[in-house]
Parts: sequence; C-alpha cells; structure tokens
Amino acid sequence: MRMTWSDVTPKPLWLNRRQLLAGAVSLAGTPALARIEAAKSAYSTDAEPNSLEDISTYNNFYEFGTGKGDPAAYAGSLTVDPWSVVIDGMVDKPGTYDLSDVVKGQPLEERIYRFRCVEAWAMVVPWIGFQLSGLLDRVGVQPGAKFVAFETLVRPEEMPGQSSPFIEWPYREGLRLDEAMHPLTILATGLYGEEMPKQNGAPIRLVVPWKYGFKSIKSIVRISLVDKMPPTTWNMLQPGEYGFYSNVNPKVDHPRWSQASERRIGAGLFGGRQDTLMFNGYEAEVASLYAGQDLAKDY
Ligand SMILES: Nc1nc2c(c(=O)[nH]1)N[C@H]1C(S)=C(S)[C@@H](COP(=O)(O)O)O[C@H]1N2
Ligand SMILES: [Mo]
Repeated sequence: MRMTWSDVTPKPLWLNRRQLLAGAVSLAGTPALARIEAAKSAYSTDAEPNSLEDISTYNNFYEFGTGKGDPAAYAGSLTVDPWSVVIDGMVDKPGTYDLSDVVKGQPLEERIYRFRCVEAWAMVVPWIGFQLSGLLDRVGVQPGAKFVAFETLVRPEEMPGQSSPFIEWPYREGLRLDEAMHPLTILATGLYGEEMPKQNGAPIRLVVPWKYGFKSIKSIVRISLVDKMPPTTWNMLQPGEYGFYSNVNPKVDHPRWSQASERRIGAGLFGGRQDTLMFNGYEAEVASLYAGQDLAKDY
C-alpha cells in the first residue's frame, strides 16, 4: 500500500510540519521540494521523530564547514540535478548511472531510524529510502567482492569546506559486504516525505542505523565493490579513535569520552540524556553479523 506522509500524520502535526518545512526550504535556498510517496516499513522504530527543524539545522557535513549550522547555511549552493553515481569494481554491470537509474525499480519506504553520532548526540529521523541490497543485486556483485566503498562528491566551487585540506577529500566510507546487504542498510533520497535537504546529503546518502553517524556518508557519487577493506575518512584522520566498524557500543568508549549515554537533540521536549543501546537498539537484527568478533578490537 502506498501512502503519503499526510495519510499517516494527524492533521495538526502535518500543518506544523509544513510550516517547519517552509522554514527549512528557505534556509536551504531551494524551491519547493517534490513530495515522495513511500510505503511504511516494519523496520521503523516507534520512537518519536525529531522535528524537521532539528534534523535540518544541526548537521555534520564537513564539505560545508565544521560548525553544526554550516551545512544549513552553505549547502544551498550545491547542484544536485543532474547527478550521477559511478558503480564500479567487482560488479557485473559497472557504469555511470544517472540518479533516476540508481533509484529505478527500488521500492521506497519510510524508515524511522534512531541515529547516533559518535559525538554522543542522537536523533530520530523519518528517512525515505530503499535497501542498498536492492541496488547491489541489480548491478550484480561478483563472488570475490568483500567490501563496499563509498565516496562523496568533490566540488570545491560549491563546497566551501573542501578548501580546507584537513580532510583528504573525497569523504570516504565503507561497509563489509554482509553489512551492506543487511535489510536495515538503506540509501536515503528524502526525509519527512520530501526530497532530501541538501544539508542532510542530497540527493542520495547512506544510512546505517547501528553504526555511528559518520558511517552514513552523504551526497554519494561512487560505489565500488572491492576485495579489501577500503580506507575511510575518520579512520584515516584518527585511526586510534575511529575504526572501520564503528558500531554503536556503550561498552567501548571513545578514547576521549564515554559512549555509554547520549544527548537527545530536542531534549527540551523529549527529556535529556539517555543510555546508549548496544548497536543503537538494533542488537536483535545485527548482532549475528559480528559473532566471534572482539568488538573492543574491531571498533
Ligand atoms: N560526505 C559526508 N558525509 C557525512 C559527514 C560529512 O562530513 N561528509 N558527516 C557524517 C557525520 S559525523 C554524521 S553524524 C552524519 C550527520 O548526518 P545528518 O547531518 O543528516 O544528521 O553524516 C555523516 N556523513
Ligand atoms: Mo557524527
């Protein structure tokens, strides 16, 4: 059954959301966004989503600066149409795919996911997206592939943060193939029933809800199937602090701070610090992926 956000949201909330959206849109400097219809997913949490304002004004997107407000202030200049994604490496159908071709035939769902940043803040986001596994199945993963590597756009003319060399651009991330194929792992093209705000990683970004937020790479232009663990941005910067796996784990602290609890953004309404859950609350779904691994070593 296909439904729009207005079908599932009580009217007063809906109106309020439209007002918030109007604010977010003028903030991003974009014209009215297209509505996205999506089925409701059984993978959604029952937790109350953060407001669109929280989700689109408190961001990490270092291509636009290191401040939480920088992405909302500067991402409006990003051209997201046309957009293409290179899919290469150990796949049967490598190529440069137009965005419309990447999403073609993939069933869109609304996935309300908990999102936990490594900096110990958290949000709940109603993403619109589809399973990465659907795309990987379509391009045909070859037998030797063991990892999936992702890269973000490099376009310093539109991404002012890229004039700083503190990150070796492009921003890179990676998943083990079984993590990439897991049904919780999605490519998101929108949130709150609308196209993705630019500051949240338009037009297409990864969302991996049991891992720290930095694994969820934004504005993806390249997806490569490889046989070796790929380099990842935060591991390249600080290997002692950020590992390849980066699973949310309250028992393994960051060397400079505890990971046992988190600050819920919008806490004025939703009530302050809360305990961080193993795998960000998705333990039942994903713990088996790491059976036999020492997660203090494979952090
Ligand atoms: N390309 C790119 N992707 C990125 C980042 C970034 O700086 N550049 N920041 C990451 C971090 S640290 C977090 S917490 C999330 C934030 O996503 P949000 O702003 O949509 O909440 O994006 C991740 N993806
Ligand atoms: Mo983060």
